[in-house]
Amino acid sequence: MPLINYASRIINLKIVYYGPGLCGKTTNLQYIYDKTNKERKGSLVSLATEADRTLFFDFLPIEVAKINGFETKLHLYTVPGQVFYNASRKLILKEVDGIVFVSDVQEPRYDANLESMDNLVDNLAEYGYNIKDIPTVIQYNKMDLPNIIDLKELNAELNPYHFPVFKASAASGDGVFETLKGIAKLVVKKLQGR
Ligand SMILES: Nc1nc2c(ncn2[C@@H]2O[C@H](COP(=O)(O)OP(=O)(O)OP(=O)(O)O)[C@@H](O)[C@H]2O)c(=O)[nH]1
Ligand SMILES: [Mg+2]
Repeated sequence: MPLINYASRIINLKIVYYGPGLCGKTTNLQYIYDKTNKERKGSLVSLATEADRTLFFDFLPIEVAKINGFETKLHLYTVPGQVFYNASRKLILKEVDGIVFVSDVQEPRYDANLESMDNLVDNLAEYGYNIKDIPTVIQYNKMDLPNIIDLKELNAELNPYHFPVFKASAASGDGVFETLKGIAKLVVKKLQGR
C-alpha cells in the first residue's frame, strides 16, 4: 500500500526484489546505487554475511519524477534468497507496492526459480495478497553466462499471469534500469487507478 504524505506531498512506494539465492538481487541494487545521482539517492543499507549473502535485506531509497506535484520515492528492498531465511522474506513483503522477481537463467537453477516463485506466492497469501493483483515484473538475469535455460519453457511455468519480462545482466548493468522503469511504470499506473 503506498504511503502518501499529503502535508509534505511525498509518495513512498515499496518495491521488493525477490528470487532464489544468488540470482543477483543485491547486484541490481548496487548497480542502481552506483549509477544514481547523489541528490536522488539515500544510503544503500546492506545487511550481509561475511560471504556477502544477504542476511536480512538491502535497502535503497531513490527519488524519481514527480507525480501530480508529489515527490515520489521508491524504496527498493531485496530479500535474502537462502531457503532458511523465510521469516525475513515474509516480513519484507509487508505493504509491498511492486515486485521484481529476479530469475537466475543458469540451467541448474531451473527448479530454484520455480520454488522461489511458489514461496513468494505463499508468503503473499499469508498477508491476504494475490500476486496477480500486485504490480510485478520478471527479470531474467545472468544472460551473459553460457548454458542458459530455454526461456520460453521457463516463462511458461514461472509467469502464468504474463507479467512484463526483462532480460538482464546485472553484473554489468544491462537491463537493470529497464527493469526498474518497468516496475515503476506498473506501480504508478496502479496508483493512478489505471
Ligand atoms: N555472470 C553474472 N554474474 C552475476 C550477475 N548478477 C549477479 N551475479 C553474481 O552472482 C553472485 C550473487 O549475486 P547477489 O546479487 O549477491 O545475489 P543475491 O540474489 O542478492 O543473493 P542472496 O542475497 O544470497 O539471496 C555475485 O557473485 C554476483 O556478482 C550477472 O548478470 N551475470
Ligand atoms: Mg542479496
